[in-house]
Amino acid sequence: MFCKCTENNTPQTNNLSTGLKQVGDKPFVGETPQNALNSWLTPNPLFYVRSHFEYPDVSDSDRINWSIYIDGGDGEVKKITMKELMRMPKRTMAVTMECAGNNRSDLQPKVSGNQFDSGAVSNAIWTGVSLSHVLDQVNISSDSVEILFEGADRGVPEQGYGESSYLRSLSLDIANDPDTILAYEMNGEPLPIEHGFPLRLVVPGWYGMASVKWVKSITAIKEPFHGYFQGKKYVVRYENGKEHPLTEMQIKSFVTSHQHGESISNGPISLSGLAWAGRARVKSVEVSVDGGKTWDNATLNGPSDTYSWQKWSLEWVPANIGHHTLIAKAIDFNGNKQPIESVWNELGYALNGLKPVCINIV
Ligand SMILES: Nc1nc2c(c(=O)[nH]1)N[C@H]1C(S)=C(S)[C@@H](COP(=O)(O)O)O[C@H]1N2
Ligand SMILES: [Mo]
Repeated sequence: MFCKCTENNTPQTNNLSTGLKQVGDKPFVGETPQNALNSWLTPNPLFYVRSHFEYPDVSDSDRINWSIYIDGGDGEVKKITMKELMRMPKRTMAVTMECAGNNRSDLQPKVSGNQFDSGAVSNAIWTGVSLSHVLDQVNISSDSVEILFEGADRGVPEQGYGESSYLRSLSLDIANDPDTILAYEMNGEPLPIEHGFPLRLVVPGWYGMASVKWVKSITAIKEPFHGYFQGKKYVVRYENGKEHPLTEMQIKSFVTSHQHGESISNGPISLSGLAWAGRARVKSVEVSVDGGKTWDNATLNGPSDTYSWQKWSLEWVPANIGHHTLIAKAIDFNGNKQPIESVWNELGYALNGLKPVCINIV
């Protein structure tokens, strides 16, 4: 891959009330600003927000008063309160969450949907209870095939559709994985409303759509679920007619230490960035400072938690002044390599192609 520098330095405008870079309005959608992507942990106010409907009606007292309803498929519905959930064994994990539409604005030809740059991805430490532990409290009917989750938010997802809530299902395997949690804390604080207060699902390693916010009911179902947010959206549809539903985040890395169009004085330069690979571990990150002609191995600085992105770094002494194109490329332990180009698909999902950053050494 050979990349030429292009002069494109549109300054970012952050939404003053949130600190996020606003991408959508009503409901609010915002991405993490570039400068905040330089840190391993994303502070709650800078964690990207993606909601399809306005926030549901919740109040502070729901931290204790909220209840979820679990229907195991045998006709009996069990109510579990937040108080009870918080008394169950706690599970705390660092999990990176990426919206499936991250980097959609790079796609050519353009597709509709939120035009995210690189900031629809963030990393937080989540605390909650294993979903499997909660499911163990009820009798799950033996002919169940999936577990369905319903958020308390409602609306019309698209013109021509009726009003519905946000619904997504998980296979029994993923639902019973002890790392799939119902989270009530984010970075040591109660979940902020925009991130699903008082209770949300966190499905580590998967694109964000699986992590249902404002969870109010959980149902064991006997047929696979194909609702709007599972059958119509969050399906990758390629030009050749092939399609598959989104699951794990694809391997990805990018440069966060420098911004496109930046000028830097000549001298030793510390390059750094982030890399992640769904439920796999990142094996190496290669970095090019010449638009892809030559590559060097970056140092992986970690932390290498199973489900969080890792920081990488590389010291570089430019041989000459002028334009240089920086590119990062990740490889994971399952042999997956970040592709040079994202593969175009109808709804603009899972875009993990290389992301060149052009800087000027002066
Ligand atoms: N109830 C509900 N859950 C939801 C959504 C939603 O609109 N409603 N959006 C999903 C999508 S597409 C993403 S990317 C993540 C975003 O989580 P965040 O806003 O906490 O970053 O939540 C998911 N869970
Ligand atoms: Mo998303």
